[in-house]
Amino acid sequence: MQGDSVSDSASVTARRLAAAALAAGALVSVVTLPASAADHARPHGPKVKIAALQYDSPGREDRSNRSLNNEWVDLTNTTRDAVNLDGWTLKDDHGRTYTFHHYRLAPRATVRVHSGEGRDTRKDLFQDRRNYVWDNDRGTATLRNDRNRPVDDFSWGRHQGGGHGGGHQGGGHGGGHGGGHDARR
Ligand SMILES: [Ca+2]
Ligand SMILES: [Ca+2]
Repeated sequence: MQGDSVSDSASVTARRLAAAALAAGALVSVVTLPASAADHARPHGPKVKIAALQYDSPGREDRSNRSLNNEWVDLTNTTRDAVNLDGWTLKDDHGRTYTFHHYRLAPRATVRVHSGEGRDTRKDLFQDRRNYVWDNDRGTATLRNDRNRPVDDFSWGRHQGGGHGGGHQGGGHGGGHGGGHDARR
């Protein structure tokens, strides 16, 4: 009898502790996940990161070259060494691919990859397309090196309510599982 009631109250306490731990754990993961997804998934961070992506060309989408070129991706070399991007690719989630040719990204430098046509320079590269690449509502851009290994990815449109237009999912393993932490819709 006595033993039963002790074990009952002990198990109630244990259950309460477990519930408290769960609540605390949930709280901690909610607080830490956005930062860890962005910054800590790869211990050293990508050598070259997708720093920004303007998927919605400002203004009317008339497919003019000017409008196409106002759709762009910024890649930043995060290291102190030049990175040879020859053979690297930038791909959207429909499989549209841009391949870099004979381009070296200087240390700490940023290059802007425009969707339309133009003459490549040190700071601006052009995909030479006649149509838009990056969907305005949502999408994922993936940067891969010349061995087809994912270097960085950038997603937008799936984190409604996050207050910012795009972000990194981290990992680069398949990539398609963003937005799971933000259950509010
Ligand atoms: Ca677009
Ligand atoms: Ca637009």
